[in-house]
Amino acid sequence: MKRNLTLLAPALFALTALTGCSYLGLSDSGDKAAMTPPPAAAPPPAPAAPQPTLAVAEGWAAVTPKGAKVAAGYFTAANGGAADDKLLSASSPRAARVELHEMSMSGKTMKMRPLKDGVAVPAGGSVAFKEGGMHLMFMGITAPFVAGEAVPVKLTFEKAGEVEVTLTVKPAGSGAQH
Ligand SMILES: [Cu+2]
Repeated sequence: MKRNLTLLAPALFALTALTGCSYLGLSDSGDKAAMTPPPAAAPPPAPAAPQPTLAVAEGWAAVTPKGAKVAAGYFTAANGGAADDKLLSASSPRAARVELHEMSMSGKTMKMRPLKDGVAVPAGGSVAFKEGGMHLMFMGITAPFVAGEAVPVKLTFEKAGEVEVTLTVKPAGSGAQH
């Protein structure tokens, strides 16, 4: 029996050592955990996806008669954003300047007046620039507007900023054709 106990002693020691080891191992693994790079931080919230704000469609401009110095352009602007916006101005490399105009009847006469305060485009709404109503007035055009060509226009909105559009030149009266 005595021998057996003697033999057991180293085994007990070994057990203790093992326990110590596993204790160390535990603390070691704790250290490892501390050294492990933290899980990749959640990516910062992506910058709010650009809200679909202003969509300009159905852009066209009317063919100009020979020698004309002015031309008219039309489009619809839809505001898909949550805030009201306003079309402030327009410009084009094809004209000295582009004004926002509105056609209206004054007695029996059609008159045009510049919309100097811009044109409101309410949130969720749209405005139509069309023949007989609001239109872009190209003043001092550089060359006649010929059917089929594309006229670049830059619309500047209060909130949406600059929106580039291309107007296709069509015969006057094309706005009514659908
Ligand atoms: Cu006009």
